[in-house]
Amino acid sequence: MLWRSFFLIFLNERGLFTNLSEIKNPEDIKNFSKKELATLAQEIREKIISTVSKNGGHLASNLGVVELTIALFRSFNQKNDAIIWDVSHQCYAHKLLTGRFEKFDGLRNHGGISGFTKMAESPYDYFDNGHASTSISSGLGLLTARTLLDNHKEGNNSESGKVVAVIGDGALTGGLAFEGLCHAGQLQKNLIIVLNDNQMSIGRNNGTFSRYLSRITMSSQYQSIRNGIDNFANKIPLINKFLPKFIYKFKRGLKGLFLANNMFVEFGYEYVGPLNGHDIHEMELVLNRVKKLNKPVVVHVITRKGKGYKPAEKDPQKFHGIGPFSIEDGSVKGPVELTYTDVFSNEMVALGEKNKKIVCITAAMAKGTGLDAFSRHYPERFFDVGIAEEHAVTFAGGLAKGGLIPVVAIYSTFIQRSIDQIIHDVALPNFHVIFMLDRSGAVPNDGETHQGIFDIALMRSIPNLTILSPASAFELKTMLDAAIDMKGPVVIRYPKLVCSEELDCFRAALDLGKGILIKASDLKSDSKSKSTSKKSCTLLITTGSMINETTSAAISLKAKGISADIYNLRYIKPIDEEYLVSICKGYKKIVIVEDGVKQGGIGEYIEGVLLKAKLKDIKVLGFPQSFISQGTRAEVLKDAHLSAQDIKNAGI
Ligand SMILES: Cc1ncc(C[n+]2csc(CCOP(=O)(O)OP(=O)(O)O)c2C)c(N)n1
Repeated sequence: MLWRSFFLIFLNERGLFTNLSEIKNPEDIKNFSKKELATLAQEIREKIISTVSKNGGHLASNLGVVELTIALFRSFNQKNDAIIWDVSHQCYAHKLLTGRFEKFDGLRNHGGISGFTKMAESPYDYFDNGHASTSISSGLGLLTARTLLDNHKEGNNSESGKVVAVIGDGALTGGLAFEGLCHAGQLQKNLIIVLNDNQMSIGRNNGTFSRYLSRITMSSQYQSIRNGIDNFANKIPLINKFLPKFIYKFKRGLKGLFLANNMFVEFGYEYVGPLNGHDIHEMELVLNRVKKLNKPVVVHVITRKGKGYKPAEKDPQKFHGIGPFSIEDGSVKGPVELTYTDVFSNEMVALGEKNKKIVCITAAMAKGTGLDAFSRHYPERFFDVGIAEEHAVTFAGGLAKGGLIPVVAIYSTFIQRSIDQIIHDVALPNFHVIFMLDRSGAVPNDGETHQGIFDIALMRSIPNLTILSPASAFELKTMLDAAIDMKGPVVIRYPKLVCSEELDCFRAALDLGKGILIKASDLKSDSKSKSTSKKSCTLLITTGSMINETTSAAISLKAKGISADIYNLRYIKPIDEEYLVSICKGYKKIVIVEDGVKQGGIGEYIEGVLLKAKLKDIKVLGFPQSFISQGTRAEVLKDAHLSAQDIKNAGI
């Protein structure tokens, strides 16, 4: 854009153009003037906005931490000190300042850089993060290792390297964060916890702890006296210049008077804040002091989610994680088609009306799971427990014991946190709890930490559990309705996807352990199809979420003269083995397709059943035992040899 080139030339002539693309190393920004830092922050924001508008990503959280990232990079020695980003969805400025400007255009794309910190990408990325509330524990571990190893080196007086855990007020609601907080308070090492408080998780951060943070922040007497001191000092610049230490100490002393009993202090921490998280200078002043302490410290910074981009400031929830959008007005591109999430969302509202015993639970994902609609209709029967998946499950067990019918909606990847609670607090007592696992199978663009490929293998072995996998919108509705009337725990897993084409056979009622057979002759095919032998020779057995790829494969096989029927499993557990064997008999070749890890998955299990029944020529297609990196759904499936083409090849 012409105006932008003129603007940059104008800035450059005044020494205000910092050229973000030249920064290869965080040390480069240490000598920047105040004006250069402001320009740098602006350039970082522009780069983040323009990239996310094309690739999608976590916009609002990243815009909120630009100044914080700069302040951290200026206050710490990046060669030695570790900055750990909790969840790490807010690491874009960190990436831009650690030599990844050139790669930034490929953010979240197949083969591009990750939207999260990733050790393989850079030595500045200390952990492969993506799930919330881990930074305090992993930071404490790293710090402990560093101090122990350093102490063991005889005569070594060098600094071991500081460790900073940056955690949001949302991530701090997770139980794991509290476990880390308690342990760090006990060990009394100089772990520096930067609490990035924007009063938002993905949506508004509710709950006791959030209210508690607001109380700390809003301690109005303290705030107003503090502001008075700041105003006074600002009016007389010499005071700020020559007595910053004195002013800092005075303010700290004052705070002690007002906030002596704050929870962090009682846990054994030094507490500093709340600071303006968009004032680089103020944060640097504090960070440079707290790193010299001999105890753990919480630096509480207040930031604004979406800062610097009006549409994101206005609606930070919409811009928390967003697909490609128009920079001009923030509108999201692309047609809006019905997804499985929409179907669940609508059906829950309908079921909530019919049955007053139904309650819904989310772990900070009301919008993502579609439960926001239920929450608006039945606020008294809706619970957002914060990023607390373990609690969500055990809480649901209690609700079931008390006579309610809890529906817990959690993404497949985050349910990994709650396997013990599902076993111990729900499956063992056989409580009637319904688990809705959105984002099961291949998950687009978020990479290793977010793939939903472990749930089948993790849960199939749990007694009392029923696991269902719908192949269409109608099947999802049927399964959810049926689950309400079942006994014991039920899991329904479905992908992040637009619903597949509805077939008449999907309307059949559920029959315990049985799937439905879709004949090759019932599949739509193009006119180029060769005529196939009357007898079907290949059977493609599939989980519901792989129905599109399996159907395409069957149609391609038909075009080659191979008649391939499809068996849509519906039930992942239990499986009516006798019925399954009776279906499979008569086929020359059987291919089992699942969008979960092959080892311990449904494919291996079915293969075992069929081999026992003396059936031969069976192939199992599933995810390999490795962590699957980012790409579109189609790219992820192709990498794992699970594309329609791969299924077709296996069926020949
Ligand atoms: C265990 C787990 N559950 C849910 C999520 C989804 N998630 C990603 S970011 C986020 C909100 C984090 O809020 P906060 O820590 O305050 O960061 P902010 O985006 O507000 O800066 C959630 C719920 C996750 N990453 N990990």
